[in-house]
Amino acid sequence: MANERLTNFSVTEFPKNRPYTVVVEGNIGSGKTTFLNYFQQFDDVNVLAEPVNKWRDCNGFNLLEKLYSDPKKWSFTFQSYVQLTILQHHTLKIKRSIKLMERSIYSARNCFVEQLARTGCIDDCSVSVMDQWFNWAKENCDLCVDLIVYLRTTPEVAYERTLKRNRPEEQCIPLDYFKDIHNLHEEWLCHKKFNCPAPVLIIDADLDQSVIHEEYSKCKMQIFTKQSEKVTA
Ligand code: 8LK
Repeated sequence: MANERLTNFSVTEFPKNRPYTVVVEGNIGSGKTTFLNYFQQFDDVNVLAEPVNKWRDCNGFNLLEKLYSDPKKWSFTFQSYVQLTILQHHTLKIKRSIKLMERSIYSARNCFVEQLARTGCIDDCSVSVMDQWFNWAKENCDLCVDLIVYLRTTPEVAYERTLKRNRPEEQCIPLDYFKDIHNLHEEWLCHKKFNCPAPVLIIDADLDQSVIHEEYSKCKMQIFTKQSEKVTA
């Protein structure tokens, strides 16, 4: 399937002066990497995976490891750096017509920072500082998103997959954290309790790896059909 172009399938009107931007959202272990890998094959898609390696090596500091070993101490530092590196993805100029990003400044705030605030790992004062940056960025940068693809899993499936993935920093995350992050995705993307910047396409990501490619292939057509015809759940 090399050289295949997604725009060939498309009846979407693409924006003129910026790429058509899709962000993929979901819990840890929801299959975002598999989703991104599937779309790597298209010549007109620029895939921007989450910059986890930067988070694991910020001038030699492993912020991800620090976050999980002492969330009260490191959440603000970690989330500040996440916000910066995700903003770099939002504003990155690319030549291809479609930008596919893993997560966004919106999930950073509505899911991860919100969870830390609700559980007292980050204080209101720190959240206010992050919000000031967030609002400034929204007003001064192009953070447009055309579509959110939500890989919806049950927390238990996401938890099991994360244990199997075996990223050392994540092995101590309790199931309750997956439940919190799941509930916040639901509040944001299904119940629209927070600002939702684009239509949402929901995919059942509990499905086994063996059938998930077929699901993505179907989704490929849906992603690039006109907004008015889009099926949103
Ligand atoms: O996604 C890689 C790891 O980073 C995973 O353990 C969850 C964590 N993470 C986080 O705590 N806060 C985040 C993101 C990821 C992504 C955003 C936008 N905010």
